[in-house]
Amino acid sequence: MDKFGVTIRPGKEASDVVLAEAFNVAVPFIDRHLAEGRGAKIAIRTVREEISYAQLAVNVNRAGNLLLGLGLKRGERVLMVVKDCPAFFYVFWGAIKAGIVPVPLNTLLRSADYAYIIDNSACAALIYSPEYAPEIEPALQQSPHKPRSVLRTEGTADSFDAVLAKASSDLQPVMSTPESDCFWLYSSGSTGRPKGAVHLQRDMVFTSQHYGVETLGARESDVFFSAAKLFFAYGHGNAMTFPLWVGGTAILSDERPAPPMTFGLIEKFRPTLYFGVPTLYAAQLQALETSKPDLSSVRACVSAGEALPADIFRRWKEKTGLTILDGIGSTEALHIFISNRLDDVKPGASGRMVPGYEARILDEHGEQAPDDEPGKLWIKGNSTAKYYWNNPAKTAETMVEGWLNTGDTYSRDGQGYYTYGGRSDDMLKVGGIWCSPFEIEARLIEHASVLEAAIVGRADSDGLIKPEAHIVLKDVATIESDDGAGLRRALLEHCRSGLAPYKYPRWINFVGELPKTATGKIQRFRLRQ
Ligand code: 3UK
Repeated sequence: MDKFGVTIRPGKEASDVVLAEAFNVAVPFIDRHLAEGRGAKIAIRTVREEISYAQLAVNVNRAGNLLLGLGLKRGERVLMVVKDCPAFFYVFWGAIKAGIVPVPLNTLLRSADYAYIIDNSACAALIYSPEYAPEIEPALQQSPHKPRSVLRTEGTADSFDAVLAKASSDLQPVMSTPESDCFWLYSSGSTGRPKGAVHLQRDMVFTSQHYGVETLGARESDVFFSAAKLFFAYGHGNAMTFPLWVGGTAILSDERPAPPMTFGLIEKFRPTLYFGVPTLYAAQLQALETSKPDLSSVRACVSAGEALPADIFRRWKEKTGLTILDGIGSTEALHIFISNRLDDVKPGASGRMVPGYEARILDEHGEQAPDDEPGKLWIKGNSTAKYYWNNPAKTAETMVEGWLNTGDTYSRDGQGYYTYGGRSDDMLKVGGIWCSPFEIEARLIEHASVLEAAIVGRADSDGLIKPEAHIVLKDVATIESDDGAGLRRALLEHCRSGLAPYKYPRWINFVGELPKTATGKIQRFRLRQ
């Protein structure tokens, strides 16, 4: 595909992806399909509409022109708090084609998080789905930085969808280079605030080719359905970049992923590839006890976000006949870099290296750990973020000479299978989404009855990690009358109202004191079961 700026040379293990010096990644992902005769093919399907590749290309151009018309300049950021819908594609690719940097954000955040990110990114524009107004509007008030343009995707006379049709459908790509900044994704850290991982023009090509095509075997006839939303790097690849790379079809839904919704959409749209997270597979298994959806269109299921317990793998296979391919990816790596394959699965392990990536497992002296010994996992490949926006300290810790510190403990066996052994920090993955213990603790101690709080991960009956709280009360008399039942309810309500919906403790224990180091630091490891 030389004239789109991409040459793929077959290689022994990984193919070689060579990109033109003058490059805009919207050309191979969007415009190429028209030149290759795919204009009439459906690119996106939702319960409401079908968008062909030709319509997609036109709307991407219009969106790019709309952003330019708002006065956005090359390299400026447009924050996107957009639900899964075709407009997500238009804004994301329109921005890139016009040389503007799109920054999709988690739509489950609260106003304080958005206020921080608006300020941190110094965005020139913010576009949001009206559903998120209750969190976005206060965030815009709170943030010291005010974006020049704020618009809704739909629902008003001057919203994005209303003005889109008026924008020109001609847009020449603004050329940069494969190593130029392209888009950002915010990633949460255990301490401190979210960090903007800056991804380059080349990154989506690399993940789509090496993981999508060469590992998963994605092809033009595939129909992709991801329960993980587009704002996660995982969903972003599954339901947008991979289908657009192979000329396939993406299914989008703005509903919350839950068993009836996912089974319903699988039956309706008959996807060939299905992407979930372990918590959802566990809930789906539960639902399969009482229903028998037709999953016959699916040829492979993928899981990522947190480790897939071997037991869920086995029960899913037993119930559906389908293989779940577990793979580990990260926001900083953009997508999956170690993965199982349909013809090569080790249940309970993350699998083997995806072609194009290298890994090192380092012991406490910084030396390569021997086989079967755990150590810190570092990876290298041409999809990793170049830096964190405005955060040289975190960048220096995480990105070293092209190597990325994953923050995970892993071991590798003699056959090259990698097995997850926990995080190197206190971060938790809950339903595949980052959850900082410090953030939940900070919320808990805002409550009038709480003196101190510590959050740790505890495995539920499916072997999946959920937050557990250990709380020291200001006055134990608060719980004397009902053994704490009333206070537990109040604390849950307190967390739910101030934190993203998945960040609440599933168990609350009232304790006399918390284990601490001599310097007063909470020893969370002592509270883990
Ligand atoms: C953990 C896993 C064990 C691990 C992601 C696929 O999850 C993604 O990105 P995040 O930035 O989190 C990254 C961290 O999550 N993790 C992810 N997958 C697995 N641990 N087994 C797994 N299969 O701690 C990792 O460092 O939210 C997943 C594709 C793109 C992604 N961004």
